[in-house]
Amino acid sequence: MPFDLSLYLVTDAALCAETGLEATVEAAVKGGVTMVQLRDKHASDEAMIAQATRLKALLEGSGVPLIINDRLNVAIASRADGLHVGQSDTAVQEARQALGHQAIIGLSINTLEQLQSAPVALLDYVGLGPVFTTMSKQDHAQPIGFDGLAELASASPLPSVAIGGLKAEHAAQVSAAGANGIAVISAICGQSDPHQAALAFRAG
Ligand code: TZP
Ligand code: MG
Repeated sequence: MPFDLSLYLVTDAALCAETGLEATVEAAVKGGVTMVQLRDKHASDEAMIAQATRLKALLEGSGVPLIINDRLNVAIASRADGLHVGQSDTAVQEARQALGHQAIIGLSINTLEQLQSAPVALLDYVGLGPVFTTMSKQDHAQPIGFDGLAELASASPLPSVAIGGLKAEHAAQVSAAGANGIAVISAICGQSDPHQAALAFRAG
């Protein structure tokens, strides 16, 4: 499936609870979200497979891929479009072997060393960050700022998406730093109007 990293929504069930996860995703996609990642550190595999299956049905025909965070078995069982892994998650090699060449596989990168040792031939994109400190990820790595983002984005042989504390007002700086897109949780999840929140990124 072709993909567009421009506006990448990463979900958080707790933050989305008031609007509902599916309602948030639906509204956000109408507002211009181009990729959706289901991320849940607490749900059981079964609950996550059920959620992924619902999201997959919701996104059907939209051209917006569904990516699963971290759990290869959930990605397989839900027939998601891809998997996003961190540095200490499922190995990229194992994910690529299990999901096949059509799957979209992304890896989180925080340092130049991580980028240099990434198996780029097996990856489709990299997530660069966190750009800023954020409440949305516990024990996140050291923030890289826009200078770090520019350094990593220019060194990356793969398309890249910036993440971590980013809001609509940062879209121009993210693009100036050379990243292909912007990934957010809290700037969309938990906003009273996720449709407008997504549109705000499009407006720049
Ligand atoms: N990885 C690095 S920062 C982050 C993840 C999943 C959380 C981003 O959330 P927010 O609310 O957009 O800062
Ligand atoms: Mg992870």
